[in-house]
Amino acid sequence: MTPGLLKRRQVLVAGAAVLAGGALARAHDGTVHVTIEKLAFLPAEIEVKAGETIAWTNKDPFAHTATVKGGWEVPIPPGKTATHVAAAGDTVGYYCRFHPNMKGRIRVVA
Ligand SMILES: [Cu+2]
Repeated sequence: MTPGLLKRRQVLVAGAAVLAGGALARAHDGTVHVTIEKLAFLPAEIEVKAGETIAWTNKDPFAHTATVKGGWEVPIPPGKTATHVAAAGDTVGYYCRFHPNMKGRIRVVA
């Protein structure tokens, strides 16, 4: 195997590790990150532990919210990040007040 091929293989393995981490949507710093882009929460479904922070980063040029019907609401201005600390009872579906087709789900795990 030539050095060039070896290097390419290492890059592919590193990329796969990043993808696996993203699919789990878990962070090591107590914060789970959700990106909002083109009218979608990415990832749409996340798992958090109670007490961890959920951080939404809005990459769209207009405002969004993370709204739980009958519960809390986090306004997320364009270009900004807004947070919510997950409580034990926060296994919920949420949506955007301005774009009700935008839907996300939070699962609080032990
Ligand atoms: Cu929205």
